[in-house]
Amino acid sequence: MARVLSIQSHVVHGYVGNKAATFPLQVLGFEVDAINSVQFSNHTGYSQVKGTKQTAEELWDLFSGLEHNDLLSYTHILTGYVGSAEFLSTVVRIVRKLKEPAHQLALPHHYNNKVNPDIVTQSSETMANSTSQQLIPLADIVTPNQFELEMILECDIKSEAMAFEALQRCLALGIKHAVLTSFHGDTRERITLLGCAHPQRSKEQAEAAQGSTADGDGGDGDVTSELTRYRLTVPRFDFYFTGTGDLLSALILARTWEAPADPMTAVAKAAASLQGVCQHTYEYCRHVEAPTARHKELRLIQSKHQDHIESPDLNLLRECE
Ligand code: PXL
Repeated sequence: MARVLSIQSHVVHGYVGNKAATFPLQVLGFEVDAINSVQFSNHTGYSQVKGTKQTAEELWDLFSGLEHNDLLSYTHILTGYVGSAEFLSTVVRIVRKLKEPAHQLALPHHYNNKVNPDIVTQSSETMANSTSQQLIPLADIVTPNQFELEMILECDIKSEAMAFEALQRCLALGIKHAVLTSFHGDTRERITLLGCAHPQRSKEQAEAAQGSTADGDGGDGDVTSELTRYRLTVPRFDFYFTGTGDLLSALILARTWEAPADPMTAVAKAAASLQGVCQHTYEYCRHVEAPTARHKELRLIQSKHQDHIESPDLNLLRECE
């Protein structure tokens, strides 16, 4: 079973960070061990925020407890908002440790490159610079928005061609799959998602390779070196959502695990789930006269009843085409 260590914010009320990531991952059958980088009353879009940030020492202390009890059997690490440079350095230390061979699990054959666990990181805006230097090269999947990608690579992205170039630069850092989750371009009607991935084996290819190599090392001799590039568009709501990046990165993690060789389908399913949740939230707010931050919280739990998480409707991506 897939088991995710998710290091993100906790909010008592609402859905950002771990509160946005944990529920959908669990619904999709993942075990989630959540470490809360902050514990706030609510997200920072409200008029007041109360709470505390976890220190780097507290984070390391929790991690040592897990290590002591031999609980480090993670297939994935998911990271998001990180509030300080010291905390980030400790996240990096944890990721490095979990990538050591001693902690690597016997994963199903289809799981590529034997690098374990997979690291999915969504860089946070304030930490983008040092994130890029420390955490990004350790990541397997990155899911920045346009602003974050520009910060990470210190570049301006003015066209799709430039965006693809930026994503390719991420791959050159060792990332397997880079997703630009919102390229705005020159229309306000839709959001474009662009992705670039190194070729990955399908479950069938990996199993065949496993059978045919003596050490079953899953070398990539039968995988072409061509990069996959893809583009998806999503109708844009004239509305400001919070927590969508955290929800999307969790869904991309889950769907990639299911279909490692098909990054575009994984992201399409994730984006369709997100679109369903956003649509549901938008509809809810339309019936409120003056929606506040509270009304605008993602209708995540309610979306479960409409099957948006388990059975995303890919037509939601195409409505505007
Ligand atoms: O990634 C969104 C997020 C995460 N954590 C906290 C936040 C927000 C967005 O407002 O306030 C604490």
